[in-house]
Amino acid sequence: MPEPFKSGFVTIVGRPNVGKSTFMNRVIGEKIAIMSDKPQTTRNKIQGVMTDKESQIIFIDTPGIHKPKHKLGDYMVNVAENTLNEVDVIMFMINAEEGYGRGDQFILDRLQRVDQPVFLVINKIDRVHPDQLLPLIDQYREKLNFEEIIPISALEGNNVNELITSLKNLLPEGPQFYPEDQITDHPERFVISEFIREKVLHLTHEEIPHSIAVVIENIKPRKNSNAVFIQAAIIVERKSQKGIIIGKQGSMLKEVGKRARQDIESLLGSKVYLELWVKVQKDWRNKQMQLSDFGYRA
Ligand code: GDP
Ligand code: MG
Ligand code: K
Repeated sequence: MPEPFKSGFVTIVGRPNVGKSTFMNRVIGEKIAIMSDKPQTTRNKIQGVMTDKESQIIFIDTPGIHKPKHKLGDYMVNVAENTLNEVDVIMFMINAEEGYGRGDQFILDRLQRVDQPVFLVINKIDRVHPDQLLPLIDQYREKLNFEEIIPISALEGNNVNELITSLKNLLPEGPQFYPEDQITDHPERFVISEFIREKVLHLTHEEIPHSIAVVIENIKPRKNSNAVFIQAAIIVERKSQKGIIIGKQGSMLKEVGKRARQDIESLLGSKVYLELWVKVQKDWRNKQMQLSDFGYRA
């Protein structure tokens, strides 16, 4: 019998510059989310998805916990705490070179209140003498009951595989939530598709059934600007429906796009370029295989 597939959520918290992004880049590869350095929106964000034969780890960001110097709204603090309570494992990353600091205490105070297992990940061990690690470990051990303490170098890769193995050990049995080639996602994805669907239904009245689907095919920041470029397909079952949605000389689709774009812009807080097209796909609802492509996931 093969081992059951495991999947789950891991969040990496830690002060700025401890190496969180470097770690993500190493485990996810070069294809890592360009989204990850975009200014935070208020909600949790998937930073990357790591999939192999036996597991899938979804790394999510916890806005509100990384920036202790900011004046954080209650809302952001709540978001951070809710996220911490929902993930399977929390990685608390520190910099071996710097040791304990006030920014850490801000995070530790929050970690104290969660039941989830917390790993202390001591990064940048390539920069310190091994003798420096033990006192550091002792110091942190007094502050929280860590599930594991793992020294790594995210830059050079030391111990990173061991860390991943330990994370996997704590993941529950679960489905592969994301397609293998999907390394990043936007939690807003679903909301965006619903905005578009809503405009179609609204503007076409009864002519178009609720069974249409909207697939967000691409979300990416535009180079050298704060704008976001989104490509989405509206999936219908019949050619006649396609005609209605496109409208005379594209007028209907244009109006759908204009209205949806306004909603998406206020959701994301940035300028949006929205490209829409209509695809006919018969019986898509019955094709289980395609479900994940449409964003309906377990
Ligand atoms: P973040 O703010 O936590 O996302 O930190 P970054 O990943 O952006 O890293 C901050 C700086 O630390 C960058 O210059 C990285 O190259 C460097 N860095 C990250 N991990 C390591 C490491 O393991 N060893 C060394 N020497 N430098 C690292
Ligand atoms: Mg970073
Ligand atoms: K999603």
